[in-house]
Amino acid sequence: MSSSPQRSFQHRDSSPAGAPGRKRSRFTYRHLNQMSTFTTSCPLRVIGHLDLDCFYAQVEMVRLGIPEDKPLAVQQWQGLIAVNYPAREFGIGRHCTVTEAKKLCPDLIHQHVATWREGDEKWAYHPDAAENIATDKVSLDPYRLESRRIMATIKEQLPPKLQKVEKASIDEVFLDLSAQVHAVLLDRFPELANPPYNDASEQLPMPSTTALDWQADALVDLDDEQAEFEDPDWDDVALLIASKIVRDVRAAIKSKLKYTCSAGVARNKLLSKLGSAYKKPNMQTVIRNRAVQCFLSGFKFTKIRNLGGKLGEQVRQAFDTESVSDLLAVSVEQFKGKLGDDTGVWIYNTLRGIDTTEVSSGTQIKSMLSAKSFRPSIGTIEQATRWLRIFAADIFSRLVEESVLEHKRRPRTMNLHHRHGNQTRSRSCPIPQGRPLDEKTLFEIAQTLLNQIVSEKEVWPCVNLSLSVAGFEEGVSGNMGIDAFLLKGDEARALKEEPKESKNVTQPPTAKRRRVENAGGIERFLTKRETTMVNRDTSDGISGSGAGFTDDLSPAQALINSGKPPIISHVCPRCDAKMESPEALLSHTDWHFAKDLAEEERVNQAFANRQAAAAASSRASGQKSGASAGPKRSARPKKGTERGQSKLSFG
Ligand code: TTP
Ligand code: CA
Ligand code: CA
Repeated sequence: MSSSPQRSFQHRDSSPAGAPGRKRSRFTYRHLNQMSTFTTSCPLRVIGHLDLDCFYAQVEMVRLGIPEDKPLAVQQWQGLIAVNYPAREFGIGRHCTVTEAKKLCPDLIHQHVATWREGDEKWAYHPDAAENIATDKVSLDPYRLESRRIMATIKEQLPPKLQKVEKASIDEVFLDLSAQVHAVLLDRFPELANPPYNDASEQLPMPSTTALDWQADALVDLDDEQAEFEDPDWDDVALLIASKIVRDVRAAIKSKLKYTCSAGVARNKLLSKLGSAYKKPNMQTVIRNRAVQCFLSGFKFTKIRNLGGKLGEQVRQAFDTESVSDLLAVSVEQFKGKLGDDTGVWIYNTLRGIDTTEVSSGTQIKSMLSAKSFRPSIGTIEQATRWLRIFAADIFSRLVEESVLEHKRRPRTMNLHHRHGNQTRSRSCPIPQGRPLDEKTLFEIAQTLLNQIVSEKEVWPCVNLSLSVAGFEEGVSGNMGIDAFLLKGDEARALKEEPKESKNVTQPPTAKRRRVENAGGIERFLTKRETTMVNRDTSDGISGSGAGFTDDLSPAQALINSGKPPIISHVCPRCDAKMESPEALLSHTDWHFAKDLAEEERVNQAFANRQAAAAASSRASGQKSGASAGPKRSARPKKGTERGQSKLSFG
C-alpha cells in the first residue's frame, strides 16, 4: 500500500503566518479542513477518474496472452464492441462489422464474447458463438469479474480509512482523494496544522513549493498564459499529490492485473471524467483550477455529460450555439428564464466546471435485467423455461459479483416481460424479504410469473423475454451475513402458489413513482449513472450504436423499434419515449447512456485526430499547437523552471 507518497518535495519553509509582505494563499484553514470530511463544496477538493483502455479488448488480450501490439477486437455476433489501440490504427472502430474490420486489417484477432447456450448451466467461450445468435446469449461475466478485481486492487492501494471509491460503470471509477491528500499535506507541511489565533477563517501561508514537477502527466494549459508564471497555491499542490496517488493506483492495476487505464485528476467529477478521456491510452491528465475555463472552452457543450441529449438540444435551440465559449456570455438569469430556475443554475455552473456531486462509495445498483430477443422466435413453455434458468443464473451471478448482497441490499421485486408480436405482457411480484436468496429461488419466482403469462391465450410465438429485479433496499436485515439471505425452498413454493400479481401495468414503488412524476426540474435531464450503469451491464452488449448491438434489445428498446408502445405510464426524460414500466424506463435510459458513450468515443477520436493534425502543422510551421480547434493540450510539463522558481519534484 502506498498511502503516503514519498516525500520528495524540495522545500523551503512556508511563509510564517502573518509575516509581513508575504503573499497569502487564496485558501483558508477551514478549506483545508474540509478536505478531511470530503466536503463537496471544498475548493481544495481532489477527484480522480479512472477509465480502462479498450476494456473488453484488454480482458481478452490478458486472458489469451496476446502481446500488447497485436490488433484485437471483441466481437458480438457480426459486430465489434471493443477495439484495442493497435487495431484502431487501422481505422477499425465499433462501427465496423467483422468483415469490414478484416478488410482493413487481415491480421485482426477477433474474439467473440462468452455466451450462455440455451439449456447450458454456465456461460463459456464457444468458438461457434457468432453463428448461434438464435440459441446463445451474451455473457458479460468475464468483464464483470475483472472489473471487480480492478476495484479490489484500487481499494487495496488506498488507505482504508481515507478512501472514497465509486464504481461508475464496468470500467470506470471515481476516487475522492481529498482526505488522503489532506493527510499527506499535514504530514509534509506541519505548519498547516494549526491556524493562528485558532481562527479557521485565516488564510493559509503560501506553499513552500514554487514549481511542481508533474512528471508524465498531461497538463492542460492555464486559462491565462501569464498564470504559468504565478506561484502555485495549495490547490495545485493538492492536485499534484492526487496525481501521484492516481499514478500509483494505475501502476498497481498494471502490475497486478496487466491492465492499462487513463485517468483525469481535477477538482470534481465533471472535470476529472473529461480529463480521463482527454488523452488515451495509458495517460493521465490534470486539470488545474486555473486551467478549467480554457479546458472547457474547447468543448462543444453537448459533449459534457448530461448535455448530450434533449437538454443539450434545448439549450442549443434557445441560444443558437453549441460552443461553451458562446454560452459563457449568457447570464444565469437568462438561463433561468429559458430553462427554469434549477436547470438554469445547473447549466450556468456546469459551463464553468462547477460540480459538487458526491463520490458515493455505496453500491448504487437499482435494478438488473437479463433479456433475449429471439430470432427465430420461440414457441413453447419448455424453451422459455430454459431461458429463465439462464436469466436467473445471470442475475444471481451479478448480485454476487456486484457485492449487492454483501452490501445488505437486495431486490424487492421481480418482473417478467414477454413479447408476442406487438403485444407485451408483464407480470411482477415481490421477492420475499429476510430470507435467503439464491439462483434457484430467482428461477422459481420467474417460472411462476411465466406460468401466469402463458395461462393466457395467444402468447406464442414469443420474440422477446426479459427478467428483471428492482427495488433494491438498503440494510434490510441489520447485521445479517450473506448466508442469511439464502431463501428456503418452501418459501419459494408458497410464493409460487400464491403470487401477488399485477396485471400489465406494473406499479413502481412509491418513491420511484414520485421521482418520475415530479420530474419537472433538472432531474428530468440527468440520467443518473447510478441507475444506468446497472442496466448497461445487463442486456447483452449495448444496443443503439450500430452494428453488433442488435441482439437482446431491452423490452423498452424493442417497443421503440416496433413503434407501438403498449400501456404507457413512464416517460423518458430525454426523448419523451413512453415506457410501460419503471424497469423498461431504466433500461431505455441505459440505451441513451450507451449511445452517449459511443458518441464520447467518437469525440475522443476526433480530438485525437485534430490534435495530431494540429501538432503536425505546428511542427511544420514552428508554432504552438494550442490554437487548434479542440481543447488545448499543453501538453507536457513545461521543461525547465519558470522565472524565479526552483524545481521541486514529487514522487
Ligand atoms: P468504453 O469505456 O466506452 O470504451 P473502451 O473501454 O472499449 O475504450 P476506451 O479506451 O476508449 O475507453 O466502454 C467500456 C466497455 O464497455 C467496452 O470495452 C465495451 C463495452 N461497450 C459496449 O459493449 N458497447 C458500447 O457501445 C460501448 C460504448 C461500450
Ligand atoms: Ca474505457
Ligand atoms: Ca468507460
